[in-house]
Amino acid sequence: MMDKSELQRLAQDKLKDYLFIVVSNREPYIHSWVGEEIRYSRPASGLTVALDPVMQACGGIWIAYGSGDADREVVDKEDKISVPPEAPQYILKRLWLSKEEEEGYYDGFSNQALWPLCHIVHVKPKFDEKDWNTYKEVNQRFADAVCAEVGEKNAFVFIQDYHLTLLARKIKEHCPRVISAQFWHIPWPNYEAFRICPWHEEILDGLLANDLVGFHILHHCNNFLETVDRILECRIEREKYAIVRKGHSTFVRPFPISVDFHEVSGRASGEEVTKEMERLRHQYDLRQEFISIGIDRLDYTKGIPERLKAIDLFLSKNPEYEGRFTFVQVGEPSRVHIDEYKKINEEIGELIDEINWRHFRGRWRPILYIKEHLSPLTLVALQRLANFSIVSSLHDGMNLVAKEFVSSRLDGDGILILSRFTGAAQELTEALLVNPYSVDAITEAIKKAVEMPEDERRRRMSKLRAVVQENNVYSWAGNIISEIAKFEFPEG
Ligand code: GDG
Repeated sequence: MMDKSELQRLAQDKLKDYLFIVVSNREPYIHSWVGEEIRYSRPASGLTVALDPVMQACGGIWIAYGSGDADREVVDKEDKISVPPEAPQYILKRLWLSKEEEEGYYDGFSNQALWPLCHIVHVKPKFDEKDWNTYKEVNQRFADAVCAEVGEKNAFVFIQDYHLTLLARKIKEHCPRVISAQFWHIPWPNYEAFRICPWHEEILDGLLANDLVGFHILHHCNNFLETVDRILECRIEREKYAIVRKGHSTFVRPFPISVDFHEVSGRASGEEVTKEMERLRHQYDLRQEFISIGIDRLDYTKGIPERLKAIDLFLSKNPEYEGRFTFVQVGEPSRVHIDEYKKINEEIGELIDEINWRHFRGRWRPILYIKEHLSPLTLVALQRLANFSIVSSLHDGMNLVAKEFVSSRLDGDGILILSRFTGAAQELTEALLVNPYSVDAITEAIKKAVEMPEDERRRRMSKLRAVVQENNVYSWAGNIISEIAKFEFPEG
């Protein structure tokens, strides 16, 4: 187990003479106009939630796209701002994208081609040459921003995710003294699935410019090695989990991402959260015997319709729970310009109306839908209120919501129903693991959850908490930093 101060010591020790740069599409703090006032918020993104505490511990520069409508108002002339705004620990450098760039690179190639390509949920990827060209240009713009910071320095660059597959190659063309690692936050599919991308070779070539490529689980590492082996001419050193190509080695490793267990536990304790729980009970009339919760970015990979159908079936099969059970679905709309996302939003809204209509009694509705961005305090208060949480992703790299639920349950109670097709299912084996494609299986798990005796609930939760406490986000970052610190900078 590692904590923030240990990570800080490790980072200071390993990175002391080097510049540390993180690059991602999404920024950790977004400034927006609220009336005449500028306020900031943290986005609902697993990646930024995990990396912000790491950057607070390590310091350095985080380069990301400035997406807030007031972002330009608060930066200096180098487009930088110190964050967290209330207690600065590192620098956020914002990069600006035009509407056309955002459409082609973000909505287009990243989220309509790569996202469905890597998540096996049977949504067809859309490959558009124009989007691909914009994606390449934007990767170049990120590379220029990184190189401007690096100059002649020795730098570790830690690249995030599928939006920036060409970045390492482009950086190294100009700054060969950089050591780079890339973390892939989503699943890596098998060769058969990946090869349908018309630009599969360029993408692999870009990723292999990194010295280290990380995935959440070993299965994704193996898929990646096999994909590379079958597409590119190279040597795979299986025992070392390394790919050697044109004299350069790229190491491939699993690093299961996690949450800041102590921060979430801390947020979930104390008077403020008790008041917030009371406020929520009052505002939404959440006084039923059983409360269940689902928290997601509204995405078709998260299996939201499947869990709603399971709630419907559970109530139809077990009518004695009508009036005694409420499921709260928190959903922050995401990627709203993309048709598939519009469709899933409509489907979820219609299903909830239909299910509520079928089962309602007086004031009581089985499903409460909160379709908005909630504060971190409200999220933990809801998690504390719940008897059980349902995470039913059809495919998910890790899923931090599952780990946040566990971290928030300092009362030692609560049940997690978790899809087997999440990275988290590999560690959280004391959850009730389900196949989310089977509505019957989720329904059975709900029945088991409402009937589970307290001693079993506590036994399972205590094991789950021990796992998340041990493998927290600082251990994740510490393992990656220890790994990159083993690389030697090229001479000259
Ligand atoms: C990708 C991968 C991987 C949600 N609603 C609100 C809110 N959230 C927060 C949650 C959680 C985060 O957003 C979502 O993280 P996930 O990990 O569950 O999912 P993705 O965004 O799809 O993340 C995933 C992750 O990257 C990290 O590698 O685990 O597999 O898909 O932290 O709590 N936060 C706030 N208000 C909300 O309404 N403040």
